[in-house]
Amino acid sequence: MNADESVHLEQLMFVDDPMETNEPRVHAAWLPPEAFRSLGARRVLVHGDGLLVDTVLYEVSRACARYGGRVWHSPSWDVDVDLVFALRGADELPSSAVRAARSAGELALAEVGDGPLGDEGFLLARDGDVTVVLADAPAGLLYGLFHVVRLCAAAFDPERPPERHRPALRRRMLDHWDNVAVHPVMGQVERGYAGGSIFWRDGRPRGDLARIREYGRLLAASGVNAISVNNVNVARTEALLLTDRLGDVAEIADVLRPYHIRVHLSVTFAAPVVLGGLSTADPLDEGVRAWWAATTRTVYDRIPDFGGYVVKADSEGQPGPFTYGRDHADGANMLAEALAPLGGVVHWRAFVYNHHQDWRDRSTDRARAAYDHFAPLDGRFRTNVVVQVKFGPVDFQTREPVSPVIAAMPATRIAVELQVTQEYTGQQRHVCHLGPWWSEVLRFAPWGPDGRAVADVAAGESGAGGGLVAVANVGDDLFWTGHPLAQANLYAFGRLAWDPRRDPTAVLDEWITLTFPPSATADPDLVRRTLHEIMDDSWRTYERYTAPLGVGFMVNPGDHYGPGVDGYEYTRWGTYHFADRDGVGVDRTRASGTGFTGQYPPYWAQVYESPETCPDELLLFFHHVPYGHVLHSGSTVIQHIYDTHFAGVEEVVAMRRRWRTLNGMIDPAVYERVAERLDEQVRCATEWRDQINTYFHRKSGVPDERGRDIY
Ligand code: GCW
Repeated sequence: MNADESVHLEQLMFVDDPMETNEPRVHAAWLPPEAFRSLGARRVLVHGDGLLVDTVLYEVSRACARYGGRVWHSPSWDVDVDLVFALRGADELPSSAVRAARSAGELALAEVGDGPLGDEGFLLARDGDVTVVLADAPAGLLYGLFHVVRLCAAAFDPERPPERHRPALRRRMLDHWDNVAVHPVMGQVERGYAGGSIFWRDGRPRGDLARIREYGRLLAASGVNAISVNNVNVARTEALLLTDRLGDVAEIADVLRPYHIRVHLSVTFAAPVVLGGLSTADPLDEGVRAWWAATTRTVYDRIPDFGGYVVKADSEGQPGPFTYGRDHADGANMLAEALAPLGGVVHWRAFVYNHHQDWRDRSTDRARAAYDHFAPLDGRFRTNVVVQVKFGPVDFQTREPVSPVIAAMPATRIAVELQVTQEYTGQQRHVCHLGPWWSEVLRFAPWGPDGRAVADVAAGESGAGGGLVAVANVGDDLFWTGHPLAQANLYAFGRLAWDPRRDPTAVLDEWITLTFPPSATADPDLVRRTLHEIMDDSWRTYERYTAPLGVGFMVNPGDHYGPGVDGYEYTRWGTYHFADRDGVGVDRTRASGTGFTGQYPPYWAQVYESPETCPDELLLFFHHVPYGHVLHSGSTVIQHIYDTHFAGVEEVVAMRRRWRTLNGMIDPAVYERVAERLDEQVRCATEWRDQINTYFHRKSGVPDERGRDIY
């Protein structure tokens, strides 16, 4: 690079830029070029070296090329700048701009206090006319860059006090349930509602590395730093990713590395048999351990920053240690032993239950299963095992209590698993903004109101927790997520994983600003207001027109879309509502039910035990009550069912009306896609309302006190 000139885009990596073509192969999600306008008009100095610093340089250069700014990389001469990104440890340069900015940053850091920046944190401060971003490690600069983008002009406000940012959770991970080969029932992406996979197609890599890189960029801008690239249900083709097809995984890792995203792999517990030709996968067998150790070394030879394995074992037909009379600690520890010397972790899922239950058997309770299997193993897992627990005891329902496992394993690293893909929350055909729900879960205090929160458990002591994981929701769809507004869930996941205390409405506001930049929007206030009106409460709206009061499921078996009140009632899956002519709900009390309430620490064990103290929204999860039971809200259960279902549909109709006011204000393709999906949401919500209301009216014989239409 010519020492006398600022950096030019073509001198940097990534010249094949998908966003620069005229015909979008994909819509820009939350980082359209316009989101970089404020940054791109500045004079920017980047100081430091390394892959991630190059990414910062590239991003800034691209923005400056578009909006007239300039960028310098570690100049040794004096330049006038508006913005400095500097690594604290990088060599001191004669450039006075760097020197001044760095010392101002150091002063600000001392002022803000509260410990080191760490390997992903950063400081943002003002030094006279200059905005300074300081970090100890390159990843901090990358996150600092996206922070500046989010702030737009506010990053250059002279009055802005210094801020220090560090992620609350070390691992912020997305699990892709993407199949390499198309599964005969589940398709290319299990529970995928956004077309095919961005990684795989028909048994091979999809081959669009630019798209994967763009994805990494979106994830980095929301704070995600790890992904697993294949389904936790590992079939024959997918198993091969660990060995013969490792190159396909390495290719993805290479593309995501510049955005600070580590790649993990779902593996089958039976790999020593199906890939290694051994006669057993017994975790205590020496040959099996040696096979895993050698195989894992090969993985790291090819992918030195490989994250580790994700395992679904002894669950829904996947192989596991039970076959050999071993337990989950034996299984997880064996993989952990192979990964430990190489710096990897094993994410061992706690989603283990009997999926061949007899509906006549009232003693087995699926909600109990994860705790019954895992709590007794606390203290036995190696330090590089993370036990990955679904946030609720059953399965990603619209409303569930928080899983008692989260509070039951103090000597184990716990990761909490959320579901961004909307399997049970409208399948990206319905607007269902999940930020408020996740926020409730993350703030929930399992030991009682004064105790630590779920997010604290996931963070662990001094950051040693397992972090937050979510099932991803993107695909090769033109809008990434099928429903364009479902992007906001992906964004919210990353931002809440970075800081679980963030107000979800503020996070949504960020997403709106980034996705519909005010400078490119005809009436930004109208757009912002309308999106908040549609999205803020949309999860509660969805809850209103679907299964009532925490009872869950009531979906069509198999695809889990749309109402099927008795769809699972006489199946083997353990998800029942027990409605009869007198009442509805599952008795999970210690006194007369399955005893599940006893899995909670005393505070909640007591609150949930009695219908008098149990929160309304979870009443039917914990209790079987008569239809005339009066809720804390003052309504009876049956009248609540009717009222919420009528209200839910009215709210969806209002959403659609509001959306129509944006016609002509935003990208017509986005407008049309959302409009179509809102039509489907109105149709489907109406179906839910009528089936649920009719079902309970017929069971109970109780009329709606407002005399509305029930069939
Ligand atoms: O919710 C259920 C899904 C399955 C999924 C399973 C799991 C990947 O219906 O499709 O399998 O959870 O979490 O393993």
